[in-house]
Amino acid sequence: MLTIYSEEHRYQDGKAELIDGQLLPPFEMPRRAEMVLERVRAVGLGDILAPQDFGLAPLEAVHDARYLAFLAAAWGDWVKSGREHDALPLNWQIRGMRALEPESIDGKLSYFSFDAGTPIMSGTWRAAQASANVALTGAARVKEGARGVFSLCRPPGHHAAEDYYGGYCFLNNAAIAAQWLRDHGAAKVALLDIDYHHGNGTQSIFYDRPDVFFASLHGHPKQEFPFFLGYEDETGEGSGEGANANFPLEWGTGFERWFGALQEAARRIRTFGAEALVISLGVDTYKDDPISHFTLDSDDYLQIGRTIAGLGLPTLFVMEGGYAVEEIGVNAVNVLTGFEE
Ligand code: Q9C
Ligand code: ZN
Repeated sequence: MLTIYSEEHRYQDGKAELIDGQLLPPFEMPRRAEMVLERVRAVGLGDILAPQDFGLAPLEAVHDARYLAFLAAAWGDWVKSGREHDALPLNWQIRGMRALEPESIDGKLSYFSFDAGTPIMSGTWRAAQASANVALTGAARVKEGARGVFSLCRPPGHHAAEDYYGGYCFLNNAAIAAQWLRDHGAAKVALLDIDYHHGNGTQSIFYDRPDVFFASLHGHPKQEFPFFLGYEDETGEGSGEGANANFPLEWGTGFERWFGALQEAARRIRTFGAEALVISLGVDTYKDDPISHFTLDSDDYLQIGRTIAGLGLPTLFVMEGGYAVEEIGVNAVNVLTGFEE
């Protein structure tokens, strides 16, 4: 299987995230992608290719123009306001407050985000664009007939919506790739999100769309980030009604229960009848993940890959989360080798 990878992910290298009431070194770190790349090489998965630059148009097909302008200017505006350290938002508009874009950079950070765990620094925009190009380059190969392609994206994307960032995500790489496939001949595309966290951004982007099916298996929002989306009764709206399927699972979920949900999601994707499949590939479902609460083991990822292959669709794998850095390479690449068996 071909892997798409850009070293420019290293420009996203925050000093701290706010998590569980503490400022800690970010779990989402450059070494994650390096460990996955190292494993791709170790097992001889296939060629490793740098991305092409697709420009802004495929990003604008998914994200709000004002949001993209904010991301492009955020670090410069932050520095102009006298700071040199990472930018983090501190407060948010809530019920009863005005939903207007503020003039100040601090206000804009809040307006365009939903958490304080996602630092912006000098290289954030560059790294985020490179990550989207990694996804798009993979999508182009899938369009050209590849059975499976691995886009080794970093930073991840599935928490980013039309006009907000958060959960370590800025541009929704999987959504951008899915939309590009729609715009280049695929009448229907399915997105399957197996990251531990709900893909709130991806769901939001396609919620009213009948042409893109979204299924997500994730920690139940009654217990888990992002808390405000990911329930089972979110089934799509308008002409998108029925094209969204959530499988919230409680803390402590092991492979057997998780795999039952995967099989149900696969059945729904078959019924939908897609021409291409995009997988949001997070491996934070792993038993030793430091911020997650499922108990999957490394061998389980092989069976996940086999099951995805069973759908028989041209498939783009887009890297998302996974914070057990020592095992992230084995776990992610096991999905890909399982797919290729
Ligand atoms: N107590 C991805 O996996 N913070 N993002 C969780 C846990 C945010 C994860 C707090 C986790 C975001 C792409
Ligand atoms: Zn995750």
